[in-house]
Amino acid sequence: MSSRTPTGGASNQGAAGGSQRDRTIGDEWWRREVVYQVYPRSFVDSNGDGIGDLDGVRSRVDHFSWLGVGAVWLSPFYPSGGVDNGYDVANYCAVDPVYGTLDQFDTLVDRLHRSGIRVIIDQIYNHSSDEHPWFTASRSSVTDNQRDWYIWRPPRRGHRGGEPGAEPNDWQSFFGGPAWTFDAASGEYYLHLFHRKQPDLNWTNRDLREAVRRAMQWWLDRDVDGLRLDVINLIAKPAGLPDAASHPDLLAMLSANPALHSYLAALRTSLGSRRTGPPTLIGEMPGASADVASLATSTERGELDMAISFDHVELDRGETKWDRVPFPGGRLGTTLAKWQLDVGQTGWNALYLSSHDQPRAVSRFGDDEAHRARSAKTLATVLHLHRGTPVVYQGEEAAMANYPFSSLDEVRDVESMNYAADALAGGARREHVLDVIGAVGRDNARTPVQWDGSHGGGFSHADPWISMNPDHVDWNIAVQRGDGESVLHHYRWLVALRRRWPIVADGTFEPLVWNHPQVYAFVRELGAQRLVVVANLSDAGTPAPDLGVETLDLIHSNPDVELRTSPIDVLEPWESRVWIRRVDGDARPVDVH
Ligand code: TEU
Ligand code: CA
Repeated sequence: MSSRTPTGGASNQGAAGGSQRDRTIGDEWWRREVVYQVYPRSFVDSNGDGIGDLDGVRSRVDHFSWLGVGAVWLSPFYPSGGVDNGYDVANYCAVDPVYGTLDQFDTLVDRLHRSGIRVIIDQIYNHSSDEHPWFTASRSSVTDNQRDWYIWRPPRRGHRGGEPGAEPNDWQSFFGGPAWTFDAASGEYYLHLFHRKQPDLNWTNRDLREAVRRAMQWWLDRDVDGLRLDVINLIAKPAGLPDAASHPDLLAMLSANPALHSYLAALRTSLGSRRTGPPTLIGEMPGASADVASLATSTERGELDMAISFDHVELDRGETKWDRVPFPGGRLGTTLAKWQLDVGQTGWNALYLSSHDQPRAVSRFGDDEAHRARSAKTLATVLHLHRGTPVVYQGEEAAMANYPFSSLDEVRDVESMNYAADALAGGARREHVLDVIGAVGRDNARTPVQWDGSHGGGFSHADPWISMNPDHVDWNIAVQRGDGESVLHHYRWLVALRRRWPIVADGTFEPLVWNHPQVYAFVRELGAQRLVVVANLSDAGTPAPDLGVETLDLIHSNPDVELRTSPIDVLEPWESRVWIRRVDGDARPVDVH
């Protein structure tokens, strides 16, 4: 295995003017780099079975290098029970043959490291698959010594006669229905916050925690640089497992458990890598408050390096994710700003608009018809110039849009399939169900990456496991590589800007407008340097609000207007501008592209 490291060299290139950097925060790589999320199943299929794989990822390392990202996060590639595309792990220390072999994994890691790119892998330890040997043992008998590795409870007494159907509490699963499944052999229920084939692990059990630590360390010993910890805020269940009344209440209750912080602190001190020292830890935290995220990622505690939060991707959510409410104008900016202020100053945010769990950002927050490129660029500008670590989800850099579902046969995701079955059984119209899945279903993110306009889109020569979006003929990475004004080139510019300008990584954050129905604007400051971003996040032109900031050097405008320093009076639909005030002695020229 190569011992070449991605530290120094490529990773820090362009980090100009160390003296300008605010020394009160650390020099960790992730403060000035961008992470790229790969969902291996949908990235590139190297062996023609219609499913993306690890060799496919390796074949596109040049794409990561060209974009300039500092790390790649790989969604699961482990053997799985097959219900949640790998988020139901059946063996924590192996590669699913569908994705390749352990050798191919090592080769990929080595290849990425040689290009100066770090490797972050997904780790799913809130639950395992029910096919994992830990669960097989746990389920085998109430006296098995791994029984307690999962969460078993007898039926609730005095409730519907204490028979099956009398779940131990009222918790509902993320994927619909009760979070408990009855096991007839032992007469007990087991807990699963997700699918019934994803039983929750019992973190109060010391042996379980030690087994988890060992499995994580096993990957770190293979030179992995960081771990993305799936739903990590849900691992600590409150004593007595009290009723929750609602889904948000349940998430808040689980996240607020102080035991979470002791588990994380213990992990932090016990994990290490021979090569890079402490691994980068990214915690996914759906439903966690800003207080919890801030605590876990604060420099003092350092339990996690950054938190993935959810408020901004739930703005269109009603009681459940399928009851959609109209997207409230202006709320996107305000919500992002809130997390900048509440978490970003003392802790650290992962910044994202899309992931494998969310509909495509340009379709949801932007305008994928009249202003597709422009809105994709403006959304990226706003996100990337925040304080935190931007995460680009595969295909986002080429403005990939939602899939035009025309039949339920095209749906692959268990969450959407469960919803469709329930909704249809409850009398919902098929068109409505398709509409809702088309707007918020997770499959939108999982259609194959659109590399080029050919029949298979550059993803595979075989029929893909999920349909390719027909718009790949016009919207693809190859076309955009050849167009300096494309969304793709804009992402590359944003990545470079973060590396070159310490203010992007280290500057403070202050919103310049609050609750404006269309315009979002903010200022970053570092010493005498200042960066201002103003964006119209809507389809309609608007008079520019008075930002109360002095004239600066305009370094970017979308769409291109003559570069000038005078104040703006009108913002066109989805227009955004970026200014930097340079201070004497700034070594670098202001480059626009
Ligand atoms: O996601 C957790 C999570 O919050 C999602 O289930 C989210 O609520 C849902 O996708 C919204 O529609 C993580 C993984 O990212 C996801 O892919 C897994 O399905 C889930 O955990 C279970 O492991
Ligand atoms: Ca394949």
